[in-house]
Amino acid sequence: MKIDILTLFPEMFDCIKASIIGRAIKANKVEINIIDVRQFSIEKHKKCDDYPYGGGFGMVLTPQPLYDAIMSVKIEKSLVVLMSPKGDVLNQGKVCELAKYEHLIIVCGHYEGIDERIINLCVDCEISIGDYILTGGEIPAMVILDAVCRYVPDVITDSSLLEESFSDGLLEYPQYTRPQEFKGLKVPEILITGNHQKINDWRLKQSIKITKERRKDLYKEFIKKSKTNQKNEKK
Ligand code: 21W
Repeated sequence: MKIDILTLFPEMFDCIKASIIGRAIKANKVEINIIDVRQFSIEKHKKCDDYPYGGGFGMVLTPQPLYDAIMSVKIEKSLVVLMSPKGDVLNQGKVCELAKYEHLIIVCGHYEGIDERIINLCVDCEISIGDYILTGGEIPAMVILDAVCRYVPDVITDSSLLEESFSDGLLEYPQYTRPQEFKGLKVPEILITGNHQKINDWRLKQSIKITKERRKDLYKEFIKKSKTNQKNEKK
């Protein structure tokens, strides 16, 4: 998989060589290119932003450098993703979908956004990472990078991905490691028995309980899904 990231702040991406993504890059599983949009500006001072037509606060990224930067990497099978506060909010389903593409072009806006004509001309989808305001799309792009790279074959073990799809849509159960007792708190007895059937039942119950307490939205989805699964099993 190839991911091109278009930004006015390429230095912000210096940290991605670490961790899981670093492993993916080293193993040649993903190719990540950070592309400096400023280099594409045909303006003599390489200017890439300007005042908004109609007035208002802040600056808007001009279309020319962004357009030329996108076109310099775009091929037929590319998906052009704009990081944008008004995009669809990212979730695991979306991550999984993005991971299927051979080539992602991720466009990071900055300041008060980008000229709308870039969205009309080149952008296939807009993604937000949640309802809070950041200074630009760079950190959201790193979030996508990290989440998508986990789906690249061999980056993490298949069993971790499998486990996720198992507990699909539920929050995680509590985990323990050694020692068996810490500051007077014991590891739940059931985890020490070695009875994997019972351990799995316990973990699922814990997941359901915590999801019901903390995320009513996910809990309702889960109940709905279990009901349709039951119906399909009967058929
Ligand atoms: C913040 C850009 C606010 C634009 C009228 C029209 C990308 C982001 C961003 C930013 C505005 C994401 C305006 C969650 C985020 C991002 C910078 C609003 C004012 N007035 N996900 N437009 N949060 N943020 N512009 O902030 O680019 S994904």
